[in-house]
Amino acid sequence: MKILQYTIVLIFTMVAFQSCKSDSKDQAMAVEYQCPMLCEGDKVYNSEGTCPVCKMDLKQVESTEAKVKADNDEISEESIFNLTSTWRNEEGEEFQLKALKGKTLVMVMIYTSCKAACPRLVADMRNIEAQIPKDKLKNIDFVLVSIDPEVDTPERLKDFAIENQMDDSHWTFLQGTVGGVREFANVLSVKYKEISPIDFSHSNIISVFNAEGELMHQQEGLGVNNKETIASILEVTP
Ligand SMILES: [Cu+2]
Repeated sequence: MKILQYTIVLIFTMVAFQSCKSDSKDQAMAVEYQCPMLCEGDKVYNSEGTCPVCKMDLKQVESTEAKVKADNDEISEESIFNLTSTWRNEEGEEFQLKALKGKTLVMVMIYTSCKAACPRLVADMRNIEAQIPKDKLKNIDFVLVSIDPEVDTPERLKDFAIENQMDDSHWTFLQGTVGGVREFANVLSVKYKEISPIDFSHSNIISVFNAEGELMHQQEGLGVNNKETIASILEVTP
């Protein structure tokens, strides 16, 4: 009887081990083949062969699935690209923060109806932007995140961008959800509190992130010396 029990356990273990092994094999096998001259554009084949157009041997490419997995793996634990909240920019386009991957990010949290600190924070952002060599601007995104997502709709953010001549492609304005904004503020150590239906008290912090979404530098205050902020931007921007 003991021997029978032992045999059953052994068989179960082997089956479990086998299926586990074939799973990982399937993942490793996720390769596709494509014409090296891209005769048929992005078309891929599941097996080796030759291109029906130019007759060259198809070359092995990583499957899209494997690429997506690799992209996700590249996000470090400290990166803001791990946040899964949904945002809309001033054009009304919806995306997650990881869509901003690949550029240096200079970020600040403001709200457009602020009469006190925010206009000065916006001026500080423009002052930083003005000191960046023009050829670097294409690799930098200056992002203004609203702390008042109920009022600051994409339309309103767009109007604000135009009024302040901040409608070049390197300026981005974001509307989040109430929870998403709160979560993002926590990551930046920005504190804010609604003090009346149209007013917030808030920290004045400008943050620099590298292209991987990792925090590199923060400056706190209004009209402060921004030399270190600019040095940090230039250091991480190709
Ligand atoms: Cu303000």
